[in-house]
Amino acid sequence: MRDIVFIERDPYAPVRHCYAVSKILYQGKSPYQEIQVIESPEFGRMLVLDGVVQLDEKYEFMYHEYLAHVPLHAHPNPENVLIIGGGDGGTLREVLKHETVKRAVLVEIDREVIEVSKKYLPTLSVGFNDPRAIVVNEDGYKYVQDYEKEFDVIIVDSTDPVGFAQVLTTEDFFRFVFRALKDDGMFVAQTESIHYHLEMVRTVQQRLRKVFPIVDLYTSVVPIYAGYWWTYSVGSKKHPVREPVRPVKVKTKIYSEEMHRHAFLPPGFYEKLVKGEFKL
Ligand code: AG3
Repeated sequence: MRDIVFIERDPYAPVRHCYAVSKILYQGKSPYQEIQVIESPEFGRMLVLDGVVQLDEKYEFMYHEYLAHVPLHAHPNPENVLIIGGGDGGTLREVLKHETVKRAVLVEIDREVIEVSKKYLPTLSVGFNDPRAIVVNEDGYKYVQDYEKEFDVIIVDSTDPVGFAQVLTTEDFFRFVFRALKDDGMFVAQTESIHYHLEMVRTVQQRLRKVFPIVDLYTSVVPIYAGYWWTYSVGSKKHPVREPVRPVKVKTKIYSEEMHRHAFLPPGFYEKLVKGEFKL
């Protein structure tokens, strides 16, 4: 049998990941992007948008558990959660594990990503059937501008900041998010890797510091994202985020109270990183 090989086209990485593929399950083009679902013997099914791997079934927990559970456990009572992007449903699935959550709104610009995930990625898209989930097909940048003191937690689960996702890292967007959050709300966004995207991490952190009184950064290792040492940037109006403030009752593979604390960089190194004193 001839090997099929998929070579990732990651615009920001200085390396190219190359995957053996056993099957191409879906290939299509939406008004926003090219969508593919491929199957790899090692990683399981993978969602690829515009040539960039967004998730694999084997390691997606290393991303989704960190993105959702760190802010949700740092918040005393997250009831109303907004997810921007995340059309595959992985983040939604984790958010809905919290009994405190009464409503999770997922604003995904590309409805075809949701449809493809419902069909080909059932372990990720489970949350779409939950009555607490509300799906809105809109531009998250615009959606958030209509709200004031509405959400407890806002999560950005976007593609890389190229094209239509770029506005989600602007200071303007962070100001809209700040306004849409309740007085003790918090915000988290996936912000790429320390290894290959350090300047971007720094820029986002500096912009967040102009808007939020509490800003922080935590990381997890995501083997399929080039750069691997993946970052999550937090802006919080009132609560610090380094400690979980509620007992961990959700069922997870890796997230726990001790992993929550461990995810944050030591304060000294974190400051060096944001100030540009750590160079690569
Ligand atoms: N969202 C973040 C994907 C970033 C991937 N970037 C990359 N491989 N260069 C993923 C969506 C999963 N819910």
